[in-house]
Order: sequence, then structure tokens, then C-alpha cells
Amino acid sequence: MNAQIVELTQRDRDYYQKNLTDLQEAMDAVIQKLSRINEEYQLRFGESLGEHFKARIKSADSVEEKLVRKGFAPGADSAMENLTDLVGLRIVCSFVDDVFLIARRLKEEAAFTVLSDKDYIQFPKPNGYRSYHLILSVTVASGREVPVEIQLRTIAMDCWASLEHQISYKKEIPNRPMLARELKRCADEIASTDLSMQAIRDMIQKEV
Ligand code: 0O2
Repeated sequence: MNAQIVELTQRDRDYYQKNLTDLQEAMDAVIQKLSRINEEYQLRFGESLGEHFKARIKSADSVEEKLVRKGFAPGADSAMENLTDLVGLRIVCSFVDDVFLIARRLKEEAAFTVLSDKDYIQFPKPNGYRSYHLILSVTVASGREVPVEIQLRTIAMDCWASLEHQISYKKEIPNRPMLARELKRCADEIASTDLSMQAIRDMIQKEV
């Protein structure tokens, strides 16, 4: 599985200061677990379970924007206390069953506590958004419990979410309701294609 770990800027390091070690430790623990899950699967089935993942610690600017938006005090200590997505992983899979398998394996890990478990694949958001969201709590060496937000989805769902994210942040959009309807239609078509791809894969696996 290809990995992308986003580098922090010096400004982000200065912002988090002593908290950074805890955040990095929590991120590493989840990445290690994910690698083990993938290796085990590869040994058994000869193929990778996930397509790629991206891990990041939220940038100082995004954190401050979110703290203001949610009515919390500014600063890294407030963020550590109030936000659960300072550490984030997005895991992208080729097939929808792989999303559920990785989610299940992460939830089974004794070292992690599940703080939140949202299945927007079986229960999509009204705009068509589909993804599996988990927030796991990881106890790090300092004794602190650090939440890690994990988003799991297929490649097709990931394409849709990127486009939808770009559009929803644009202020000047002509005919927004029509675009929202079109996006929803695309999301439903993508979900149907994902199911067909899964069925084809199941048939191929049965043959071998
Ligand atoms: P960003 O900039 O990506 O961090 P929260 O807002 O996290 O306190 P919420 O909304 O209950 O709580 O969490 P949810 O629904 O699990 O969503 C968390 C993240 O999922 C969002 O983070 C987005 O990254 C992503 N997400 C959720 N809904 C959508 C959607 O409709 N479209 C797209 N493209 N992404 C979505 P943030 O903090 O909103 O933004």
C-alpha cells in the first residue's frame, strides 16, 4: 500500500511544541497497525488490501480556523483538549469490502479504543458523501489518550469527495442546487459501480 505522510512546516512545529511527540506517536501506532493488517492480508491472498493511505497532523491554520468555528479557545492546548482530528489518516481501497475489513481489524485492536464509528457507506450523507469514519483513541508513552480520525473509502468515493470538497469551498458557483443534484447523482452511480466491481472481484476470486 502506498503511503503519503504529510510533512509539517516549521510554523506547525512551533504551534504544537511539546504536544507534537504525542501526536506523532499516536499516528505511528495506527500506521504500524495498518501495515501489519496489510502484510497479513498480502501473505494470505498475495495482494494488497488498501490502495494507498495519507496521514497528516492538522496544520496550525486549519486548527485555529476550526477552534474559532466551533467556539473554542485558540491555541494548541485547547486543540488537544477539544478536537479529535488533529491526527488524521485517509485510507483508500480499490474495493468496498476492503474498506469494511480494514475498519473491522482496526476496531478489534486491543491497544485502541473506539471513540466514534460512523458508516456513511451504508448510511450516506444527504449530499451523497460515502466514507467510513472512525475515531480511535491511542494511549501514548506520556499516558495521554490521543484521538486519531480515520477516513476509509474506495478510490471512486475518494474522487467524488475531492471534487465535492473543491466545489463546496468555492463561493461563486452558478446554479448551486443543480450542481448539488448532479453531484448526488454521480455519488449514487459511483456507489453502484463500486458494488459491480466488488461482484466482479468476488467472481474472479472464486475461480482461482
Ligand atoms: P476538514 O477540513 O476535512 O478537516 P467534525 O466537523 O469533525 O467535528 P462531523 O462533521 O460530525 O464532525 O464529522 P464527520 O461527519 O465524521 O466529518 C469529518 C470529516 O469528514 C470532515 O472534516 C471532512 O473531511 C469529511 N467529510 C464529512 N462530510 C463530508 C462531505 O459531505 N464531503 C466531503 N468532501 N467531506 C466530508 P471537516 O472538519 O469538516 O473538514
